[in-house]
Amino acid sequence: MATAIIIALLAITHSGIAHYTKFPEGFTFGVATASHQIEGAWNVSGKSENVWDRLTHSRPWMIADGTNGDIACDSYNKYQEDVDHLAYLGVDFYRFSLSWARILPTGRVDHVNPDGIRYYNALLDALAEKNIEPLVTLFHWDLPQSLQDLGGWANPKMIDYFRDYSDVCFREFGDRIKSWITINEPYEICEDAYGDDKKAPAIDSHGVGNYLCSDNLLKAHAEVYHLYNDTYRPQQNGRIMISINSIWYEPSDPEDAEQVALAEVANQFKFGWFAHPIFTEEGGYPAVMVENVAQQSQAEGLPKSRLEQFDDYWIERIKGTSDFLGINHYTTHLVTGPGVDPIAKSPSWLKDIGAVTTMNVGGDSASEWLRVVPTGFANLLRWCKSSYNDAPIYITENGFSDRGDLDDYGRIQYLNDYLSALLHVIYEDDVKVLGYTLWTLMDNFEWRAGFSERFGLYYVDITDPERLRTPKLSADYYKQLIAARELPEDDRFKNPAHIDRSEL
Ligand code: PNW
Repeated sequence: MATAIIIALLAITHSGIAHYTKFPEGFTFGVATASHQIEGAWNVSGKSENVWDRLTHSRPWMIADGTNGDIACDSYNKYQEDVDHLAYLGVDFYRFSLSWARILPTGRVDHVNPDGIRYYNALLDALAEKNIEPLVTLFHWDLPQSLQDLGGWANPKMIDYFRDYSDVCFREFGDRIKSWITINEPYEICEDAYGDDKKAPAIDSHGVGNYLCSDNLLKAHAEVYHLYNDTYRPQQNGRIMISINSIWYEPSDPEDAEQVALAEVANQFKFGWFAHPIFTEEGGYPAVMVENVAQQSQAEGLPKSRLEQFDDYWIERIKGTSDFLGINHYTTHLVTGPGVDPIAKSPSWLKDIGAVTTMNVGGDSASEWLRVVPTGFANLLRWCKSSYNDAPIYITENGFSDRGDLDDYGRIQYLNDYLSALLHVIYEDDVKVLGYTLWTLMDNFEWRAGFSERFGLYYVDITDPERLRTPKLSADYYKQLIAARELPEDDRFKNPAHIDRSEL
């Protein structure tokens, strides 16, 4: 470590803070996408309807620009071109997800769609050809509608359905896929899709459906981990993890002890909700979450808590079921004080926290929720190290949205700031971060924001039937960074308009 530190310590900024630019030996870089956001081909070659097809077709007004995933980036047809762009960037790995409804059109294993299997085999072969390792998410939000019709993640049968689907994927693709992610961002699924209407299927069962979802989802994740671990790992020798997202919460006044305590509560409710059962020795939901929801439920006159605790069998069964801690991180919000957040529904997860939050910190992006706060990223990583027993970490998503600028200095500055923060905690705090995944390869269907918020390294022209992909300046920034394993110090990436690099 000592030599690494000397090599890494390339500059001291005038603030006197060490500025690291070089990534450690063995650190890996990738980019991410997700099936529904890029593939298109929503109803061809045997694929069935998923919850996002249903939402966008039946309630198009819920999508900011009225777009949908029917064609998206047309990656079902243009995957070879995607792989060529990945090779241009020089990434070590490509994170993508499998479409459940393309592989199992009924959602269950009564029929495996040969065209679905063929598509992913072709993509895997194209990646192998370019020496790009696949990192594959089994579930990135596109649940077959047939399973939603049975209640989706609110139905305990999902534990079996998810295990059976994963079994097919391990069997068909596990000879080539050595890195798996079970579920992408359980919070967004349970809170935004079942506890609210921000994501499909938009059930909006606030304070109830969200907790039914987490109960089933954590059990389903654990069963898939055990299936892989017991049955497939011995021959396939891969690794499997879950990706948990954080909005990181900080006190708006760091000197205010009450706010500091409440920010911790908010982080336990957000990140701890899914990380605590898996990554702590104690297991189960965070104590403060159990307490708060029980208290609120009592005040509402309910005979028992809306959040059911796991029994001993499940506490043990869920604990330790992830080889790495996968973190998706974009931004930091503030906690301003105790009380009921003005935007909280009743009952709800947000009301259960008992804190008022606000999002107005840092520089702007095209997404209302995303402000540029690199110090928050560093603080989150330090907190994960101490809360989760120094678990080895992969950053499975991080990125920035704009409206589609080709000279995307905002994205370059964001990446440079966040990666500097990452290097800082790797060297100064010894946080074990092994790899970094940038969201995303190309502009794609950004869920309810449609194509109005663009996170890509490549611009995608959605008015062009060919879905032409054009590299933005950030594509060259990332390419140069990966080639050198070092933050680029190149005038091309300095915004001639206003960036003072010494401040980064
Ligand atoms: C992630 N937040 O969603 C998803 O995994 C991607 O599919 C998505 O395109 C990407 O981030 C950009 O939004 C998130 O409010 C949505 O903190 C919202 C938040 C985080 C992640």
